[in-house]
Amino acid sequence: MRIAIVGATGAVGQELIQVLEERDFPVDELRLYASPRSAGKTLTFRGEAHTVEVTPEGPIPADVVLASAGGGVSKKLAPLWSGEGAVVVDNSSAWRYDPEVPLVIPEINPEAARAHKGIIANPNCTTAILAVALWPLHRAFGATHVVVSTYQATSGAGAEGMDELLRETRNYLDGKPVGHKVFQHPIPFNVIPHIDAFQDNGYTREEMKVVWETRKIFGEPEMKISSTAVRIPTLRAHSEAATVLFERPVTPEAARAVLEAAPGVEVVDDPERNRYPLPLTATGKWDVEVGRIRQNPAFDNALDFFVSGDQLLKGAALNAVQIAELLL
Ligand code: A2P
Ligand code: 11C
Repeated sequence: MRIAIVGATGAVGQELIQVLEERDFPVDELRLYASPRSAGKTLTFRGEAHTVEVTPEGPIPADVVLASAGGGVSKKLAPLWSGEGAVVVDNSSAWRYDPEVPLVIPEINPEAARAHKGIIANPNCTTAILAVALWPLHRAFGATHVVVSTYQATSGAGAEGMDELLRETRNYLDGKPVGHKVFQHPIPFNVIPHIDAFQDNGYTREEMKVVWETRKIFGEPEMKISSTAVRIPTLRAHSEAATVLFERPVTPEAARAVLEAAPGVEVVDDPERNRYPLPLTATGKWDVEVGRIRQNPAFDNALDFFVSGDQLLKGAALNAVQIAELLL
C-alpha cells in the first residue's frame, strides 16, 4: 500500500510512523507531510530517512492518508486529499459527526468502515480508551447510563502540551515563574477541569465528544452518558473512572470474565498486590488497562471501573493504523 502521513512531525505523526513499523504494515511507499516549517526535515522509517514535504492542497498520491494535523487543516483539505482515490483516515474532530463519515474503532464497528466515501474518522482519544472497555460490557449486560470522569495527559494537546509540562515543571523546581500557553492554567502540580471550549450546556466540547462519539460508534443514539474532562500533569496516557448502570444483573467477576476475553483490553485488577491501571504502565501498550472493577452500591446492576490507555496509541495512531488494516 502507498501510505501518506499528514502531520508526520507531530506527537501523533511520529507514533503513526512507529506503529506502521511495529505492526509490519505492508507499506510500499511512504510520504510524509507537515507544515512548511518542517519541509526538508527527515524522519526515519524502517531504517531509511524520508524527507518531509509541504502538505498538498490537492490530491495525495497514496492509497491511505493518515492525517493528524488538526481539525482546521482536515476540514479544508481532507476532501481534496482523497480526490484521486486515497482514503483519508482522519484523526481530528473535523469529520466525526458528519453522518456520511464512518467513525470507527476496529474492535467495535469494523463493518462501518465499508461505507466510507473517501474519509473515515478516528475517534477522540478519551472516547476510544473508554469504548474498548465499555463495548464488551455493553454487549454482555446492556449499558443504559454511563458517567465518566477523566484524567487526561498533556499529550492530548500535542507535542507542545508535553513540552509545556516538562518545561514548566523544571521552572517550578528551579524556583522560576511558572507560565502557561497551551493550557489555561499552569499544569505542574495542578489539575485543570477544562479541556476544549465550553458549550452552551456548561460542558466542554471534549466532554461532549465522549457523548456524541460513543453513541455513534455503538449505534446507540439514545445512550445516556455524561462526562467530566480533567487535564492532569502526566505525559501520555489518559485514565478514566467510569460508573455504568446496566439493564441486566452484573457482578465484578462476570465483568472481569467478559473483559478478559475482549480484544484491545488487558485486565489489571489485583488490588491486594497494588495492581490496577496506571498511566505509567499503560504508556507504550496497544491494549487499554482496565481494573478497580467494583459493584457500585449506589445503584442496582451497576459497576465502577478504572481504565488507562496510551493516548497516542489506542487514542490516536494505533486505532488509525488498525483502520488502515481494515482497508487492506
Ligand atoms: P509542523 O511540525 O511542521 O508544525 P502536534 O499535534 O504534535 O502539535 O502536531 C501537529 C502536526 O500537524 C505537526 O506535524 C505539524 O507540522 C502539522 N501541522 C500543523 N499545521 C499544519 C498545516 N497548516 N498544514 C500541514 N500540517 C500542519
Ligand atoms: C485532549 N482529547 O486530550 C483531546 C485531544 O478530538 O482528537 C484530542 C482531540 C480530538 O486534549
